[in-house]
Amino acid sequence: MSFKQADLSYDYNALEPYIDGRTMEIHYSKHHAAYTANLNKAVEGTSLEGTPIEEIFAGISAQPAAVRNNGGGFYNHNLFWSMMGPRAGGEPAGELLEAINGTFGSFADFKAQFSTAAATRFGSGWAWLVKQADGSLVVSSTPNQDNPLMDIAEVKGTPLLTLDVWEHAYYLHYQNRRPEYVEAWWNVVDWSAVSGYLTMVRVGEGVADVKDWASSQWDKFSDFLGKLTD
Ligand code: MN3
Repeated sequence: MSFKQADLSYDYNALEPYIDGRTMEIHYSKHHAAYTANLNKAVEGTSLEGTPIEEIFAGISAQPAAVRNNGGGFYNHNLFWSMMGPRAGGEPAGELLEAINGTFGSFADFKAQFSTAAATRFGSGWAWLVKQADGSLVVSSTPNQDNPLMDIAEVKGTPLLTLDVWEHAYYLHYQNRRPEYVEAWWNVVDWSAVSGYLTMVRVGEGVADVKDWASSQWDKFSDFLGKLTD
């Protein structure tokens, strides 16, 4: 059993003009492919082989840097691809919008806070919307390929939304203008996917009240998680 890159559900150029096709192609077929291959190499023949990635993250402080960096690179990108799409953007709805409004005051306030986290993360890293263990939402960012599932993360919890702010994610089109990339990226956020993910997290928590749950979303995310290994 080895870790696998999730299939992209859209073409490399499908996110244009916001994210260019050449960047997507290199990002997916070179960067993400390398993290995945190097993760498989790092766990091969160790007790981590066959261990779910979330479980590895929960004890990542005891693992070598190769597992931490490539494990994060493998997982974070799978999540990132799954939360973007063509004909996307706009605003979330339903339970997700209520949760965002309840925490941040409004969608605009949330967006501003997330964009700031993405723009001000020094060097390479990721911005996150995280559901913490007590149920609250919070915006955070992590360095390198770390993520909120890792025991070393400053802000721990389940990621609901993520943005890659490594230069390789935007440099060809935006060069040093990271804030422009962040602003453009909101146009490709697939809020139905993020909503589906929130509901899946609630199902995982044993929350029975999921009447707004769309079965297509469940299929999409169980499919996504199921495809992380083969
Ligand atoms: Mn990347």
